[in-house]
This record gives sequence, structure tokens and C-alpha cells, in this order.
Amino acid sequence: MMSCDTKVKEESGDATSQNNQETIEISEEQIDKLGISDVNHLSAATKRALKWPTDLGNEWFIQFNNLKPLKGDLAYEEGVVRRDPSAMIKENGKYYVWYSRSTGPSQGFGGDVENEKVFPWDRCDIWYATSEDGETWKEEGLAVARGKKGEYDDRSVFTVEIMKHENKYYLSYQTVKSPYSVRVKNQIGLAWSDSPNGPWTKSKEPILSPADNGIWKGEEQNRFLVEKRGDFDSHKVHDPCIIPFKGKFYLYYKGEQMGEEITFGGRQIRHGVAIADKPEGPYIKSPYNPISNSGHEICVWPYNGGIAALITTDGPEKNTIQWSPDGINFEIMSVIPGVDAHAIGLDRTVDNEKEPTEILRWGLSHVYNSWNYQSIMSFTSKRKKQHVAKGAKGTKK
Ligand code: AAL
Repeated sequence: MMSCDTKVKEESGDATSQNNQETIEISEEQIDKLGISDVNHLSAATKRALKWPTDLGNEWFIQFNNLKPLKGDLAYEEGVVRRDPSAMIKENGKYYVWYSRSTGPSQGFGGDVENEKVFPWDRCDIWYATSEDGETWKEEGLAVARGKKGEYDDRSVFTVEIMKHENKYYLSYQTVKSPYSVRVKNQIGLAWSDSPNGPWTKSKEPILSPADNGIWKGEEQNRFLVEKRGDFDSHKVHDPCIIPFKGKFYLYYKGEQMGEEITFGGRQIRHGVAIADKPEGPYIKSPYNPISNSGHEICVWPYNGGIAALITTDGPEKNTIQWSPDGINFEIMSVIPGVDAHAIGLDRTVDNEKEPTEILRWGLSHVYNSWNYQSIMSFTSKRKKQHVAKGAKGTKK
């Protein structure tokens, strides 16, 4: 085994930093694996590569295949929005899924936001569907409706997740109070039931709200004008997903900040976690938030005593799969090609411990058929262990 460490003194070629001598320890194995030409001349890229974990293979690396349309009631329907599917659970031999549902086109923010529909996820209710095979679905109807005028969820309830715990069912979802203006804050609500078919009891108050420490500049409905941004989630808390973990309930969510910017990684979207002793809360935001500086819709699952996360769409760490031993401190385990699946609904019935990404072999995603209308499709993914040319022999790994 080539395990002996070579101590390499690395001198920068830059005359101005002649005094900055760095001592980097490199093993013979690293030199060989990383294909380093000359240990006395390490590029910035090689120095970064030397910090990669040495014990990581390809077990977290996957590729997504093309999405596949669903059949039955969840096939694309002109005039209807079905999006942001929850995870799937299996009850009475059938898969259950919940999702945002609305009808009609969206007008955006240019007009009468009091009476129009600003986004496809505006004026939504939460509906559910069942399926025996995950491909052909029957729409069962309404699960959770918007609240009465004046309530915190009177405008839209959407982007739902399901958690089953001790024979009780919990739906967590986004809420908006009318009018749906550009600066409106978004919150998170919860509903529970003894049956996946309802009836659902809604929490009287939101279970999570944006941080209250940002200050808008002026009165104009412009989300980029701020005196002070505030925490990463000062504008919106989105995409909730509750996971029972270490005897508590971890509510993962996406935060949007007042005065959001485009950075070198794209939109400033971050994830946070809030923790409760009971499913109904109270949920206390972790002082470690944000726990991811990239991502979009939350996609998390328990693995090997910790929590794994698929990070998509926004930020410098997009298209990575990460894992944390404590549900808070996530490290990159793989960097994957662009993810063609959005707002993923995982199949919670699979054995997610079989291998790190087993739970990503198939599931649900939404797709933009047009700006106005979205439908739900299914995704699949596969592990890739070798890159072999047509006709050439690979080795079994
Ligand atoms: C989604 C989610 C949230 C947003 C909108 C609907 O992909 O991030 O749910 O509010 O877009």
C-alpha cells in the first residue's frame, strides 16, 4: 500500500507572495489518483481537489432520466394546474399523493392583485389522488381548502408534504393571505387527520413564519428595495417537509430573503430547519440556519442515521446530493448532471437504507406544460459507475 505521506513544500510562483509558504501533505495515493504532474507546482484546482474526501466513491452519483407523463386523472389537462406533489405513501394497497390544484390562467402582478390570480400556485387548494401502480391515478378530490376571508391562509394553500407518524397523517403546506402582492409574506400551515382520506383539521395559526428582521425601503411593491435584508428567510418560508428524526420533528424549508439577489451561483435561495418535540409544534428555527446556501424545493430523506438532501436549481451548490449526520451540517457527497425533476415527490415506501440514493430511483415531479399550466409526471434515475464506449468492455465495480 502506498500510504506513506510525502511532505511537500509548495512555493507560490507569484513573486509578491514569496513569503506565503504553505506546507501541504500529500500521499502517494493522492498523487496517483488525482494525476498530479509535479508536487512542487500545485494549481488552485489541485489544492481544492486535495481537500475532497478520500473515502467517497461513486455511490452517491446518479443521473436522472427523462420525465414520463402520468395516466388517468393526473395526465395533463388544459386549464388545470396540478403541481408541487407531496411524497407518496401507501395505504390500503394504494399510493397516495397530495398536490396544489388551481384552475385558469395567471395574470401576474401588473393588474388587480386583490381579484386576479398572480401565479399558477395562487388561489390553490390541496387535492389528493391515489394509484395502484404509481402510473395511472384517480383524483380523489379536495383535502385542505383555503381559509375563510381574513384568515392567514385565505388566499392560497399549496406546496404540500405528507408525514405519517404513529397512525396519524400530517400535511404541511405554504399559505398566503390576500392580497397576493409582490411583498406579501408566505407562511407554513399544518393539517392533521386519522385517515389519509381526511377530514383534516387545520392549525389555527401558521406553524412557521418568515424572520421579522428585514426592513422594506419605501412603499412600492418591489421586493428588491430594502433598508435591511434580515435573515435568509425574512420574506418567505416555503416547501415544508417534516421528518421524524432523533426523537424530534425536523421541519425543513426553503427561505427567501427580502432584497434577494443573483449571485455567482444564481438566485439566493437557502434552506433552513426548525425543530419541534411534537408534530404540531411549536417549531423552533435552528440557530445554525441557513443549513444550505443553495437549492430550491426541499427533497430530504433519512439515510444511515442522518439526513440526505437533493439540492437543485439555485445557488453555487445546486445539482449536488448532500448528507449530514445530525440533520444540520450537510456535506456534498456527489455533484450530478442537471436535475430534470422539480418539486420532487419521493416514494416514502421504498427501503431508503438499501443504498444512499435508492429513494431517488423513481418518484413524482412537476413540469411546466406552459407558464399557466403545470402537470405532474414521474421521474426515474440510475446510478452510473462507469463510462464505457459502445462495444468496449467495462469492469464490474
Ligand atoms: C415552487 C416552490 C413554492 C413556490 C412556488 C410554489 O417550486 O418553491 O411553491 O412558492 O414554486
